[in-house]
Amino acid sequence: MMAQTRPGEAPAVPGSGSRFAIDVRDFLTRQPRQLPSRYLYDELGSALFEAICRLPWYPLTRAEMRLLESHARDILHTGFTTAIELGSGSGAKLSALIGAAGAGRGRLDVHLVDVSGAALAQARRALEIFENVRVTTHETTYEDGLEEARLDRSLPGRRLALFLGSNLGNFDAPGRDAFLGLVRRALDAGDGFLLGVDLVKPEPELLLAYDDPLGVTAAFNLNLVARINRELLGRLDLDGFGHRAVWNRELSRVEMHLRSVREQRIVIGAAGLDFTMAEGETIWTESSYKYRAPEIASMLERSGFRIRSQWLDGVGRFALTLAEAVE
Ligand code: AVJ
Repeated sequence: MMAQTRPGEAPAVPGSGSRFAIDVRDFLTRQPRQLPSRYLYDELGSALFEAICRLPWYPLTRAEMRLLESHARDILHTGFTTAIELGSGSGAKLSALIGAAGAGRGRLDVHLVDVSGAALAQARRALEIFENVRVTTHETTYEDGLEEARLDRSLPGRRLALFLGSNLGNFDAPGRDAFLGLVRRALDAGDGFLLGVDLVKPEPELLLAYDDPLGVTAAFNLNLVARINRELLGRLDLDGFGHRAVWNRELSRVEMHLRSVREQRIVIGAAGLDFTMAEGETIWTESSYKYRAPEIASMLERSGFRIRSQWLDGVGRFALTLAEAVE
């Protein structure tokens, strides 16, 4: 269809009305300049993240897999009939859990919530191979997905919400507490919550995990610049940016930044942006907060949960915590 332009109205720039365009305009003009980390995950970004999970320098995924496999029976043989995974990605974590629980598990109604349709399709295929598992996908936000899953309840019994992969690490403290409150309100007393979170470890290990020698994490970060060029009529020079990972000890977070290697003009047509970045100026693209195990327990308790079990992986320094919603 041809775009209609009324007299006196400028023709719309393709892509300019999208949420991405609006957020790029808003966040890139803040001080410090930043971009929301969720935009790292377009199709290419998601594939690069899957590659990161296989890197020897990024221990999180393997550590969590070991914990899920070792404790699958303790988790799934306690009578949950519904599992709701927020940010399920490729479905690898939940399928490892279900696979390792083996026989003796009852019927399971699985709800997958993710903003990526491609990831949901992949997760559905990974989970549908299990017997007595019904899969429902929700291509939406955590909040709406929790609500849809609550309304579409097919089996009586306790529900288990899952938030794995240290995705909690992307939230700052207020965002984290708001998220935990949201999960708690979507559950009934007695329902479960399984949370996988990465732990504080020595700085050199943290920096290697977020600035790997193969440059995959750098590509993951720089893909955001490439995505702006692809989707928002950006004219940015990929060579004009370098990947930086910083451990912010005071705030207990690893930050990813895109650092301008020289003074350069930034033009993004669909975001209506045209400004100059100084040499060394950065765009903050992600925070990954790291926790200590007791902090995980206390923040869950403050949000209306009681700790049932907490399992730690000593090699990868990762925590898997099973909590129960209290009255
Ligand atoms: C998917 C948000 C948990 O913060 O470790 C990996 C994303 N960023 N390498 C993380 C990520 C850089 C990852 N999370």
